[in-house]
Amino acid sequence: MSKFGDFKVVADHKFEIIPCPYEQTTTYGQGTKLGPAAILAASQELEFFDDEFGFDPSELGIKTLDPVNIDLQDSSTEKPFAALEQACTDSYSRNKFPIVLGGEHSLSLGAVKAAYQAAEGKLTLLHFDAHADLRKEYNGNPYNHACAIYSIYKACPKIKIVSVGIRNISKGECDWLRELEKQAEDNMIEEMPITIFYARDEFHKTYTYRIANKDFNPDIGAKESSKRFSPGSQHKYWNSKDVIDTIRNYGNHNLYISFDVDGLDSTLMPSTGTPEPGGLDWYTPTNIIREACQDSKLIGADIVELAPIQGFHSADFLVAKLVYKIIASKLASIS
Ligand SMILES: [Mn+2]
Repeated sequence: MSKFGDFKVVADHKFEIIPCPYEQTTTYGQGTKLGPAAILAASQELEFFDDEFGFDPSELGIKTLDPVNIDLQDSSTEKPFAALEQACTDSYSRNKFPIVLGGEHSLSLGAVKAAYQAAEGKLTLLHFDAHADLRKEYNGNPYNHACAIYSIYKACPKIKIVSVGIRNISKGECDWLRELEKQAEDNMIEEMPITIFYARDEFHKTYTYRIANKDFNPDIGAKESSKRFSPGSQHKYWNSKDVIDTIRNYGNHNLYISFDVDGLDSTLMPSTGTPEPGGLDWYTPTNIIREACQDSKLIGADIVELAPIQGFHSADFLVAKLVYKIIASKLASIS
């Protein structure tokens, strides 16, 4: 397996790329175990200079570590994720910034646990995905990739979660979100720990419809409480700023990004196991990431669920560029 980017080696590198080709519980399309290699191959074609930030993000050093190969056994326990957790913990102890390349989404549990510990519990998870991933179990397995975010919530009790791009959620997940909302309302819990930004409620997707229906008023805007069926959401319409405000209001200094590539629209990202129409474009998540880095201290990221289609390069390149954009956004916040 090659390294991320054809960059010069820097003595005291800042970023560590950790390939983790774990795939055990995918249910529909498969091939996420080939994701890291495809991302690394595509990264060779990256332009070093970032057109948006006006600098070369590779200058502070990007080192690719040896892949974390997880034993393909005990996939219904936390065991498979311990090796990745250790790799990320080691990265933090060296004062580095780990970026994990998956692999299926369940591996985020190991990476986020390490980040949560490094952040001493003051961590917000910025989660891009088509799926809420809040199932308590799937096919009898609580560590299935459809349960990724719920397993993180359980393992990291003080974490706050901001999910963006959601357009596939089960009744059970909705019922649980409503239950949490009720608990927050009744002061049984301090606040609603999970906020969902549904893809369909993104401002530019609802704009034409709302104009036609005359109930659209940009001045009332995003904070108007939703009458639609949107558990976990306070937003009738939203834009990037609402996501940034939500992260800020949670008040945790540290931020971690878990990016399931199926959060992007399936036309842009067909190379994934469970593609969904109606997803995010390129600019929504990259704008959110850039702005979020200005407010919070981004400490790590994972990019998961790329299942490369042989000969179809654009999706692989997109993910390589996304990784590089996260690095650039982080650097822009500290330099
Ligand atoms: Mn997903």
